[in-house]
Amino acid sequence: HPENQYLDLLRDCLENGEKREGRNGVTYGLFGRQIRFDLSQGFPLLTTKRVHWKAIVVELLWFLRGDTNVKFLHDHGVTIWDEWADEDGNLGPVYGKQWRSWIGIKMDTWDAVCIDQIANVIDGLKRDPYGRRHIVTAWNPAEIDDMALPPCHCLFQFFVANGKLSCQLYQRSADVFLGVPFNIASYALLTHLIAREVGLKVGEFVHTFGDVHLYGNHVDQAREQLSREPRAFPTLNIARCLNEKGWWGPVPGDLSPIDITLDDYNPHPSIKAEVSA
Ligand code: UFP
Repeated sequence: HPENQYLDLLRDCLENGEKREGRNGVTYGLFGRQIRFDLSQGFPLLTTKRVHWKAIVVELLWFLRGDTNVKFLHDHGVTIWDEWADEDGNLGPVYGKQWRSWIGIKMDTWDAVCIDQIANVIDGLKRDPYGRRHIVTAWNPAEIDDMALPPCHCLFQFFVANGKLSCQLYQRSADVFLGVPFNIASYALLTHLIAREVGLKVGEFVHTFGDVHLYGNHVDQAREQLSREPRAFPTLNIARCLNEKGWWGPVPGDLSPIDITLDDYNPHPSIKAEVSA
């Protein structure tokens, strides 16, 4: 079962991770790992514990809107970013800002430019599918200090072969128990959305990790999860054509979380754990 790759990574952190006292507590950490999912073989939302699917959908649409204020998340009942927001709900220039409106300065003229990396990558995939430059990066060194949280999922690249779109993510820092199940599903969904937009089938999601770690207070939960057998992955449904309102343009359309659903998700029960902010 493809979920065993995740479980093996969880076990690897538990058994071989180096114990270190870091910024926000003890972790058992490893450096440089990779897992991959064939997206045509089911949607990789973990089944060995229930993962909060709705928050994944809402957060991804929020990134894609170019939004960096928690209001949209709240309107859809999602609170995962709250502890980092200021009193007005702002998070600084986090993912949405960098994906949709990266600000730079041209060296020759000193003109400011605003770059929509998502629109560019879609345009690039349509014009030159076999291009090797289909990259979006959230790691903007000039703005890291102004962000509520430096990007964990920093950079991703698309690749086309046999009419299928694949995506590889580089994640610099990964909370293997709480963050990674979320991050896998989010990028799998992103790959489906972009594939649909550019008229391709889905290929693989390749997940590459820098520092991947298990928090000291997630050890019992990890053991519990490792005792469970994976079940069949669910299937993804996207209810309607995404580009009917030109939502990749400067003004996002109204794709709603209710347009994106899963069939046959029958996971083991959720496992509670403390977030280390
Ligand atoms: N983290 C994830 N995935 C995310 C996210 C955060 O695993 O999408 F936003 C975890 C990784 C790390 C912590 O444990 O949050 C961020 O801390 P740091 O910036 O010190 O790496």
